[in-house]
Amino acid sequence: MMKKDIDYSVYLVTDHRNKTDEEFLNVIEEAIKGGTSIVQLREKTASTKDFYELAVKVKEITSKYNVPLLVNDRIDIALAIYSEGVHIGQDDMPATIARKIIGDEKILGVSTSTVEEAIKAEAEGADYIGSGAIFPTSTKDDAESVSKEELKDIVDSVDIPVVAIGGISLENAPSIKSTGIAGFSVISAIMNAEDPKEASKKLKEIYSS
Ligand code: TZP
Ligand code: MG
Repeated sequence: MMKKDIDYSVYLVTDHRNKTDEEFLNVIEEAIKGGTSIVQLREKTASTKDFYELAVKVKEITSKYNVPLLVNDRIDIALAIYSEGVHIGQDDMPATIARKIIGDEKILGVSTSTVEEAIKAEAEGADYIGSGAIFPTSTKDDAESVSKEELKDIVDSVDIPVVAIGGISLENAPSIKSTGIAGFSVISAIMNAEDPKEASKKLKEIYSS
């Protein structure tokens, strides 16, 4: 898959909490069947061994459906499982160094919550930007907040795709489409959905409408 062809429209960030491995992997597969176009494996508390073993299993699923897999923070695990890329935040490895380590072929995503950070991330080699939290969220307790106006300014200040994250639901997703984002990045809207396949399908429809 060429980097420029990546579909960011329904971007699932995973959360393992309250799920067995089997349930967790099943949600990811159902989400992809419904239209999730890219997956980021995000494990904040797992040991390196558990993170690695889970990542191998997630990679099997994403590869089967030809969906790119990104690993949050852990460049070593991304390299170990041959994932398509990594996603880093402002407190992680500097983007320039992350780019050096992963090379030019892999996708590098960077979380930014201001125009300044976004411009810097692009200059340092990011392929896309994640910005939020655009809505209140209880999933990440230290999340910055980004208004709809700030999100639009970020989109307008860079040439790379920007995905919005934070509290995005089927109800509020339509209201941020006009910012020019490349996709909806969600945890709960899919991970905690009654039917993750249907939730993905609806988010895809909202994005394409
Ligand atoms: N970064 C900013 S907000 C957030 C992350 C990882 C959490 C998004 O989770 P949810 O459940 O979609 O609000
Ligand atoms: Mg991080």
